[in-house]
Amino acid sequence: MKYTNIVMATLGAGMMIFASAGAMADDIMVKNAWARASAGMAGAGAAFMEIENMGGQNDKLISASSDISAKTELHTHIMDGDIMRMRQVDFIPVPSGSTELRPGGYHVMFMGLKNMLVEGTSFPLTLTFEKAGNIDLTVNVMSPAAKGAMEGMGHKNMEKMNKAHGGKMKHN
Ligand SMILES: [Cu+2]
Repeated sequence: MKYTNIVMATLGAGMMIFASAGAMADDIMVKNAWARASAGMAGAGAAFMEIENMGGQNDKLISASSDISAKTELHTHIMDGDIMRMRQVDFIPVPSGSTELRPGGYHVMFMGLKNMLVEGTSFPLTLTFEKAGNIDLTVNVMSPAAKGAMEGMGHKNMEKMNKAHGGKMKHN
């Protein structure tokens, strides 16, 4: 009986922690998550999304995980003269309000894709926020020229972007 009580107590504490993390996640809503379909034999991919922080406090996206690739990282793009480079970041700031992860800026990066990303399919992604905890979402794979993807970007930059996610981009 003593053993059973210990197990139940442990389980109870675990459930309380889980419930608490879930409630905090209510302040964060992730919308319109999408990834660009793989072009050719690209071994990397990227996901973009809108993050609504409805709480009054700033949060941070501190990690992402997925089964579709060997590694899932948080990245940003920086312009280095005329060359767009990707750089891994420790976190993506999610201040109170709206944050958009979009081409040319912050994104979730999949390094070492196990399979090509095929238009019309979707895959699960888990985001971990410093305060809100884990959020599971579904990422929709859209065509390489997906709507909104190239907003504000010239054709020249678009080609750079495609190269960036085709694994030819240099990481700093
Ligand atoms: Cu990247």
